[in-house]
Amino acid sequence: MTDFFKGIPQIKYEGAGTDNEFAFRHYNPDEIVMGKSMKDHLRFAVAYWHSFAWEGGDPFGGRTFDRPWFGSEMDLAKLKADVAFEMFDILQAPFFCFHDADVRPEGANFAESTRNLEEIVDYFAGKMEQTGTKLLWGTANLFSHRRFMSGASTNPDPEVFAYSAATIKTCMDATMKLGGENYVLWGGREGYETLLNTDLGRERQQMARMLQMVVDYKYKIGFEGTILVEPKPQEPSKHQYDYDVNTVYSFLKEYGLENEVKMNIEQGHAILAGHSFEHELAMAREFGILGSIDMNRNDYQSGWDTDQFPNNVPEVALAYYEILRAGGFTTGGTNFDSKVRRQSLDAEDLILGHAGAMDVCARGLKAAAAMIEDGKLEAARDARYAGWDSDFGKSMLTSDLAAIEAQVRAKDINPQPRSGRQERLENLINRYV
Ligand code: XLS
Ligand code: NI
Ligand code: NI
Repeated sequence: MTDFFKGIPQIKYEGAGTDNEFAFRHYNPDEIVMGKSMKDHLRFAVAYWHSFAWEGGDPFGGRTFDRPWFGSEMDLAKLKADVAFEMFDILQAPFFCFHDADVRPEGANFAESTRNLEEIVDYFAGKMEQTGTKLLWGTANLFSHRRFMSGASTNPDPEVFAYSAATIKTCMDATMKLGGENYVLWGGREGYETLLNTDLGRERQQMARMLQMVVDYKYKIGFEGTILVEPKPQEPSKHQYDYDVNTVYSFLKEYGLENEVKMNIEQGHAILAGHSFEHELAMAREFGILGSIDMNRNDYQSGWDTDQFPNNVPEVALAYYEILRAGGFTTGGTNFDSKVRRQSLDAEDLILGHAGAMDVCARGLKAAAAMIEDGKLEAARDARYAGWDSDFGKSMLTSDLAAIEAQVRAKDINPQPRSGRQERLENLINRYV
């Protein structure tokens, strides 16, 4: 045991009436919702980078946190792992997620970085065995080091492509070894700063080639998890190719990968793309590529990916509504890609940030389940489209323009507008949240 979280108890469900800050009010892991425990619905994961690697910097100032594991020695990486696994236990979080760069010191060269990663992966394996914590997904950080400043797979220099491919391989190996349920690709530098120096055509082909190699390697090593792409429109690059769910789906279709790759959808990224979270989830549900979510929230005024913990129940309810409509998670889950604010210095802040967010998600899930079970929203939606189930409606999708014109004339069709009933539906949603 480290003493980082000294005095902080394991967070347990005590119900909405409790006065204890260090308790769940709504997240009751074993409570059954629509035939499944909340734990199995939500599949919470802690993001290693935000809680243990991020130092509290912003564009105007550096480190505000003072963690005993900051530094680049292997011993400190192990101390960081000790603290991380203590936090997973305090939170009863069943999963975690990590990038290579979050968990191991950067070596002098590729071989040394990989040796460091392998040593930590072995250390993780022991801890996972002891605690039962599982890996939701692993990924490669191909955006922080300066070598990636002009892209990873989309770099104008093929040596960076090679370094990136080799790094992805080692991270897929690590994910496989730890029984990870998914492997994520987020392309923060896969885009451009200026079109003036960018060959869009080449870069997109390079990116497709990398993704194809990832899929091929998955089969080669027998990785049974899901390959996930995480869309984001911009930040850190001015423009990123994986702009949003629809853009990524078109890209997958273009290269014949739409049945191999699913989506990891993040609330803050949806907002940056000018969408709502539920829009992105609904799109992915329609395409059959909803894989997993990165749960957080953006500051709606700042225009940055601020990665705050979620605290808006109605918004979260609509997100889980789409997830439940898609049949719920299979290999995916709810990863808190969220960080405490840079003034939130204390160990307690890390715990309470997550615990509160888990409660918000639990409330959202329960509201979404009630909406589904009640069926009123879907009944209203079905009623709105009922005309399409009639013989006439069906014939519209099989006729041609001339035949339709003849029908419109023969029946003197003269459509009358009907209310979309938005306010009534918004009132309906407010009954559940
Ligand atoms: C950054 C992304 C990143 C991915 C993993 O905005 O959300 O954290 O989830 O590389
Ligand atoms: Ni993310
Ligand atoms: Ni993000």
